[in-house]
Amino acid sequence: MSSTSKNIESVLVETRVFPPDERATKGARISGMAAYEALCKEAETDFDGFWTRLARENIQWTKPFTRTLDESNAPFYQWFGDGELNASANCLDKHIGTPTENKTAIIFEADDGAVTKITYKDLLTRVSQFANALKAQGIRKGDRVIVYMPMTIEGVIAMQACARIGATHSVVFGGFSAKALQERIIDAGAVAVITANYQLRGGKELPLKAIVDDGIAQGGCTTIKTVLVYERTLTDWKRVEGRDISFTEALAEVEGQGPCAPEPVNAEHPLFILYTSGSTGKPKGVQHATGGYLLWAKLTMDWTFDLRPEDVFWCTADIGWITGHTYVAYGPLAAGATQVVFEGIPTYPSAGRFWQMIEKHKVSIFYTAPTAIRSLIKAAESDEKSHPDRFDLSSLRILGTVGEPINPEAWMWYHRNIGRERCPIVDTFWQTETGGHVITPLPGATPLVPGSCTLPLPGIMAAIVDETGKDLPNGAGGMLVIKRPWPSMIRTIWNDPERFRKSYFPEEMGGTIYLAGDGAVRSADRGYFRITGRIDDVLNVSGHRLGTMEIESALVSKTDLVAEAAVVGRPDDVTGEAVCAFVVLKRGRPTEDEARQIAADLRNWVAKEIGPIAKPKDIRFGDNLPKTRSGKIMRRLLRSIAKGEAITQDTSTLENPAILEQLGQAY
Ligand code: 6R9
Repeated sequence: MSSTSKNIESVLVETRVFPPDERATKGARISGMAAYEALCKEAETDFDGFWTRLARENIQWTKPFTRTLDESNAPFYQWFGDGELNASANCLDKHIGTPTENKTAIIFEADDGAVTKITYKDLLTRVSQFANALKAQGIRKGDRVIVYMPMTIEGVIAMQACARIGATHSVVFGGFSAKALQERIIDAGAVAVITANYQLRGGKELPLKAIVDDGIAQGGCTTIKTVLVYERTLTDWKRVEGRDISFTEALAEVEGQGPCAPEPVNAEHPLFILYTSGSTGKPKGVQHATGGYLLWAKLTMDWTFDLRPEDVFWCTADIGWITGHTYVAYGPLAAGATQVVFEGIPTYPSAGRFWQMIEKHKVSIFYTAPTAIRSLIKAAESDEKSHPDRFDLSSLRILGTVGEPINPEAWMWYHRNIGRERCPIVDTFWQTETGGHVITPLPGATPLVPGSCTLPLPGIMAAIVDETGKDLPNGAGGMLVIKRPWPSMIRTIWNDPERFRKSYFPEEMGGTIYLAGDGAVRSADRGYFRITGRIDDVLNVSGHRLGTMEIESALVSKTDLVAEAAVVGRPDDVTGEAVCAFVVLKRGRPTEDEARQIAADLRNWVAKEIGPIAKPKDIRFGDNLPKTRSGKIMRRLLRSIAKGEAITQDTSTLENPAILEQLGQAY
């Protein structure tokens, strides 16, 4: 809760409004603002009844719940606490015996363009077999399992199979390092890792299994008993006897076994833990509960994407992020959608890949990140062949964005060039902690304003407040909070309930109101929300959350070289924010040539410690960091330097003003 002021500076006024036309409103699940307002009203007048109704209508309970919300131990809220269900049964078994059973669940497009399709019925069979295989390896309900997989049908199967037996998965993004993997294995106390020998991205074969070996070899992973290896490619991988087993072998062991019955779990049973960055150096294991999470995953598919039976849905997020959990692994399946799963990257073999895939698979709902849009705008400008004009995008009906604020220029480009001015854009604001969308337009109801995520979903009591929790009027920038609990909210931080309480439910606000960690402002006319960015030490680079402290600790852990480091963000045209590091070397300030080499070494080091996404874009070296006389690093000053701004801050308190000059040069 440091500097809200930095977020209030950039209040732009956007006057363009795009109301939904008849195509969007006709037959929509929530059609017109009156329908939206009626749902909001229902939630306000009978909060308990509203959620009870939705949970009964949208989830198949093996044991019905009798208590909806339990606030007795706030902020450790419980939802549907005496009910039982299985998440995988709600995504797969539920469709058996309905017309959905023979519908394509997943259209998988591999990196090289090869396409595989799988129906709901076949997906259930494969999940069931793999669930049997997990059990045969001794994995039980309540165990934690790390999933370190490429974007494949098998990645989704791994998650669903864990859910089926009641094991709690923790997916680690395939771009994270051995060190990051090791930390997560230890923190989660995982008994197994599900991985692949290699992953294919952009025509390259990249190791996964070898990184798992590396991570485990770094020590402390004593709980791991099994590593299951999906052989994505024919390339050999090194086996650790007694610990490693391939998918083929594991499945052969359970051949002939009947289907694996879904294990009923309590609604509050942890479905998954997903690590995300916070204000300290240590990532937080965000824990989600089965019942509430699944309800919201299903419901937001229906509400935000207005999902219809004939839709082809494509969320481009990796399963390693929350968006890939809710809108690839769970939501689309719970809603019975046909979805595209893509293994590769948007720029291979050309920057027209997304548009070509939309044309090929007749995608009707497309959901991606602003950073992808911005990079494809650039590509379209320089390479005519990858311009969206070249492709038939007439199947598109609804567009979405997620992960970071979308600048109005990128929004307009998306609207014109991809949506051809026909498709509503849902700018969905949410977080790992919220489990699913919380503030977003509804395609058949909400008039759109570029750059605004508009209004909270029914039942989400979002507000903008000051440091004490007092409501602020429209037009005033402040902190985004959600005043009442909602079913898909974070339940705790794994192993650290105190941190959960401190990070999200500040005492100054009464201890029960959820603090999102973002600054926001509501428009004077419509009360629309616009997110102005994080108010804590978290950066958003290409829609990925990175803690500045995490990168700082990675830098200073290069103890032979680095004495001190500070990391801040600066705006970047494509990635939204870029990482800028200020480094003091033990040996003193380097020469130009040395600086270039050391900067390259430090980037590689950070990639090794955290992952390539955390590599600093700019590195600046000084004899010291700008500090106040009391020794505090002047981060606001660093932000100005990083942006290349003229220094307007008072630097009279600086201990050593000469270093400002040194820090002027970025490598
Ligand atoms: C889903 C996801 C969460 C942070 C969040 C905020 C930013 C996400 C946004 C957005 C503006 C949007 N964010 N969606 N900012 N407009 N539509 O991205 O989760 O990785 O946990 O990041 O992303 O800053 O606090 P996560």
